[in-house]
Amino acid sequence: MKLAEKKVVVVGLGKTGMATARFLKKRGAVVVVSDAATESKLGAAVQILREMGVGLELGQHRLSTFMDAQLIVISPGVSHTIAPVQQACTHGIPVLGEIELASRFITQPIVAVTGTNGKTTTTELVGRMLRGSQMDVFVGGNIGNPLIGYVDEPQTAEVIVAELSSFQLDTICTFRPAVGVLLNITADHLDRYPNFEAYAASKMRLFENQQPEDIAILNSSDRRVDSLAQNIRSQKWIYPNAAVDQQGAALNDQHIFLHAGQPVLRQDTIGGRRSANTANWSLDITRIKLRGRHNLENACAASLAALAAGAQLQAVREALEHFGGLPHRLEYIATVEGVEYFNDSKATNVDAVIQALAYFAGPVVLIMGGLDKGSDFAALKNVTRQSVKELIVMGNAAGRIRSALGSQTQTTAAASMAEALDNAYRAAAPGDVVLLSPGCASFDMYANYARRGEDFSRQVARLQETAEGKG
Ligand code: UMA
Repeated sequence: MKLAEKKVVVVGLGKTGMATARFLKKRGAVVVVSDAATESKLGAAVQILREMGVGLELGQHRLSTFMDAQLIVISPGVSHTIAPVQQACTHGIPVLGEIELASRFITQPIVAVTGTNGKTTTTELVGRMLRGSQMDVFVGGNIGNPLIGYVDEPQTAEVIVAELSSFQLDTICTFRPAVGVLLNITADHLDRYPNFEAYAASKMRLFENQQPEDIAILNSSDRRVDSLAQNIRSQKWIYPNAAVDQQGAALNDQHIFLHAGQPVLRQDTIGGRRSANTANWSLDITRIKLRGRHNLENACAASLAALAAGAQLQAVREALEHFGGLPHRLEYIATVEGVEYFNDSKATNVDAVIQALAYFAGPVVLIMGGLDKGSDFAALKNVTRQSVKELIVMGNAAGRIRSALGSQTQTTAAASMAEALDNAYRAAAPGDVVLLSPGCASFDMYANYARRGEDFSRQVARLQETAEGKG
């Protein structure tokens, strides 16, 4: 792909736009970054781009800028359906996402992980399993590390592990992962897609360019994944209920069993491709450090993906036994006066809240709310009635959550995280759990889910200090 002298418009100036502009500029393109936000909101990035000689269009997306481009690269946070992008498309101007652009310059095989929930945990696990197998790995994508950044470096990795969102898959074209993992599809981002089917179709694009020698790792216990996977051309490795004659993984109440096929990558330089001998391999699930049933499924998916990329079984086992999970995902924070506090700020959709509640046996004081993504909160009615002792709602979606669930349990509202934690402290008794599992995005009150989780942890620390002061 020739970029020198090409007029390229990069849409969105977040991490992706910044890394893309830098890459394009180095390749000699004439770059303009267009962002709907004003300079004062965009901060230091603007000055860095100016110094690099990148053109800037801030506070608006002007149609003429897009129509003048020879290539448009859009960030995941920008919908490919916005008017100037659509019009440029109609006039034959190529529109790509950063993942598509990066993949055209990446020569190493890509393991790509998508799904509504569990993507980051699974991606991280695959990376650890491959590194533990002494392989040089680049881990990036939606996890927070744009893939285009790798293309900008000396490409030393043997394999790329990429977490991909539906937003990123919306703007692929030729992208073909050697190993594609689809974890689950449940309702999310309905503020961006016209309906659930459109969102699900976007996820399925992961496999559209795969060939028979590639591998698709599929969660067959997810009804939607199972039915949508019929037309996939690549080899299917299924989990968590692969039959003995099927390639994949089986999970029962006690063990994970793996039955991997031949990897797509070379496992050693002399012997060429060789499948790990999984015949007698099993792992007692009590040895897996991650919390929750959903994470056992993620553990199956990650193990298969790593083996498909040539990992060693010992490294798979070690990663499962040592990796306790990422911050903001069912993260234990502290026990205050016999009440356990958990931060699940990354639970930004309804299904993730259901999974979190399923983990706890006893009563839960649940803090929900944030930016409304058009979710159907009524899907939480049963679990709320069964396990939520008190529901505390906050943020932009508070009213809709209360309307959907307020009749199922005691419900209070909070204007801030501090107030939410004060309410929770009053409501919880020793043996209970206080869980932040918002089921919403964070952008109404915070820069991102991590800031929200940090605020939760800070407020827990405050409660702890007050409790210790009393003691
Ligand atoms: N913007 C416009 N016009 C628009 C909409 C937005 O100019 O119509 C501008 C905003 O003003 C802002 C910029 O676009 O300045 C933000 O772009 P971005 O949201 O793509 O930000 P990045 O920092 O590049 O982050 C993106 C992903 N963000 C989203 O998908 C929303 C990050 O995923 C990802 O880590 C990063 O690229 C690197 O690949 C975050 C996310 O929330 C974690 N992902 C969603 C999720 O996990 O549920 C999909």
